[in-house]
Amino acid sequence: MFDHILALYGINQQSSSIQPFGDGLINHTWKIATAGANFILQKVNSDVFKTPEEIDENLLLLKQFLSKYHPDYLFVAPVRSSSGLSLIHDASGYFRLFPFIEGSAAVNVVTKKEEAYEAAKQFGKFSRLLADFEASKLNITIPDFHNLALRYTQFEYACAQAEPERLQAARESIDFITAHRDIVETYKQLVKDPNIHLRVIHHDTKISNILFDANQEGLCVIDLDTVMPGYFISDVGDMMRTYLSAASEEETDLSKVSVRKDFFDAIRQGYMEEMDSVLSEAEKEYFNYSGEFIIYMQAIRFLTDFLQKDIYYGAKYPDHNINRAKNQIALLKGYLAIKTEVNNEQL
Ligand code: GN1
Ligand code: MG
Repeated sequence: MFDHILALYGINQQSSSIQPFGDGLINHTWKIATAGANFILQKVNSDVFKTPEEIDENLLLLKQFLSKYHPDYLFVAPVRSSSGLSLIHDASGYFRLFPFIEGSAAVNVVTKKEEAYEAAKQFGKFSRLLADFEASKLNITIPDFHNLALRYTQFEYACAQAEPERLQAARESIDFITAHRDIVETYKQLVKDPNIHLRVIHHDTKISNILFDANQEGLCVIDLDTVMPGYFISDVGDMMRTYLSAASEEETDLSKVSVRKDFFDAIRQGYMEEMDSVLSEAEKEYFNYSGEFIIYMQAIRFLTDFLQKDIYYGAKYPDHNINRAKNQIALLKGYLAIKTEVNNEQL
């Protein structure tokens, strides 16, 4: 199926093994094992990323900056084809090939707080090393990706357009989201604040986007398609969303969705060890807001998709996206409870 793509890199498909890889919802990823080396092949979802060339430009800019100012940093850039291309576009879509980092391992669910610490440190380090890179030079690969005000408006629109059965099934979740729209108001304040800066932000800091070495230490960050200008709360918030609970967003037994306070402390420690000297005082005040910002937004995104018949995330079974939304709402409830505890600690 990929012989024509792999051939462009001088790889013979017949003598390689190809296996689906990872748990991403948007792009398709495979591990390619050849006699000489291993690679990751990825097909970009161009319904979501409308201009994959712009991702490719971003990766090149970041690679040039990092290799000039931080040459020791492990930046996983695409491999070039025999004719020098880092992105292939043909009738079957857009493809990139990455080197497979030997000896690395990815984790899908955070089971130890050390993993949360290591990952937070890696994402913090990424933004710190790029703190002097002019973020506005990056292309915006998904416009308004983490614009909570717009996500809320899209949710209201989806409610107005939804079919009655879906609306009925989503009623309780819709009421919860509506009752918590103060989270959107806080976001609107934040974006107006001149002391909150646009930085180079990853925007998808789930644990599977970190590679670990054999000693369980963080090696580097991967999945760089959503690296673009943004607010640090996006990265910290998505770590909270995906590291704080022992159960993932797919869990339907909501009694298993709970927030581990010591994992919150691990994220804060790892991230701030890198970013304390970079963030403004005003930004630091929003650290605890990060979790509710992203968990609430992800609940809205799953809920909106359910109301719109799963056009974005797809669904492996009929109630998949409403179940994911309910999971995120349970997580948000847990988060709001520990946030009060954390705020009190800091007084
Ligand atoms: C998507 O493709 P994946 O799994 O890395 C989504 C993220 C969501 C995540 C939820 C481009 O990420 O924003 O948080 O699903 N990425 C895009 O699992 O929409
Ligand atoms: Mg991703």
